[in-house]
Amino acid sequence: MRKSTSCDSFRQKMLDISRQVTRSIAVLLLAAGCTPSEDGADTRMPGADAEDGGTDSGQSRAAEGDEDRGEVDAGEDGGCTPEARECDGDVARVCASDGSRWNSLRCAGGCEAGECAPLSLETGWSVHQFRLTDDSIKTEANYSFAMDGLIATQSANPMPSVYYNETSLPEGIRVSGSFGVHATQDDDLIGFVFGWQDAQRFYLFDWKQATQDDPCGLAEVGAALKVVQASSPLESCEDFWTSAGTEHVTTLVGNEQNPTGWQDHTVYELVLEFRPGDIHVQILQGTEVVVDIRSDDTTFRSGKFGFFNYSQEAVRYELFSISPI
Ligand SMILES: [Ca+2]
Ligand SMILES: [Ca+2]
Repeated sequence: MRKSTSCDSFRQKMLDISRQVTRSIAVLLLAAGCTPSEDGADTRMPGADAEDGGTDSGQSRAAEGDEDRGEVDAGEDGGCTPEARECDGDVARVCASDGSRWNSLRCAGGCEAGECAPLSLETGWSVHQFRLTDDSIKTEANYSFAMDGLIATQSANPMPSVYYNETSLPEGIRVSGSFGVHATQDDDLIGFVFGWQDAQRFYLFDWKQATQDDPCGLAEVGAALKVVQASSPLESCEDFWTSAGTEHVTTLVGNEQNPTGWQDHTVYELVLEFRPGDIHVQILQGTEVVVDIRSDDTTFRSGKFGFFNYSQEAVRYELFSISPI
């Protein structure tokens, strides 16, 4: 049923307010110290599995064999009000900009005002460790959790690793959440993956605090967007370290366009919008945009989302949500 323009405008305002309230409550909870104590935090130490040169440690046994649970069949014809949002139980639905169809996603953390609420970073995620043959770092990534899984901290100084949500996502997602390095120690690579097909095919956004030239190549300060496509497991540090890319890794948007490094003890906000051939990554510090990357690359139309880390300890992730757009 179509609604009048004034109703749409009012509805949008109410949705915006609702989103702000949801987020404010979570922030207030944090500020009030409503966080499990340190020894109450759950810690995962991924097990070894050299099958594909890396490790995939499923953290949600219940989710095994049910990888498509997040994706919902659009299945409804007949049109809708462009940009309209609604919840159908725990399914968030948004009407496409041309009003032709709904884009839907089952929200692991529940649906509120047509948006997916922050999801648990503890349940329904897996870690993939890239076991390199030419790097001295043999430490695995180590994630621990607080506030019922809404906060995750990667504490190790690890080999390249991806910590990804197992939900299959539709074409057209927005991911938002806060993150930062809460230490002065080190200046290495943090970031995100999306369009994740498997450990040889994905988009990689990475961000370095300071330039470093070493035997693995030149890693330049700043943020970059890359697409990884390899016919065999990634086993060389060069693939993850070299800003210029390798035969397996193509740099789509280089560090020179976003040369600002991340700062210690600073909370950043990720806003990623990923549609087929339309990628937009923004990192904000407060209201200031410190990284802005766009690409019309079409290699992957959709895929899973995750955190990336190469040799950077004390990275904290808070209140991440993935919604359809
Ligand atoms: Ca530092
Ligand atoms: Ca390091």
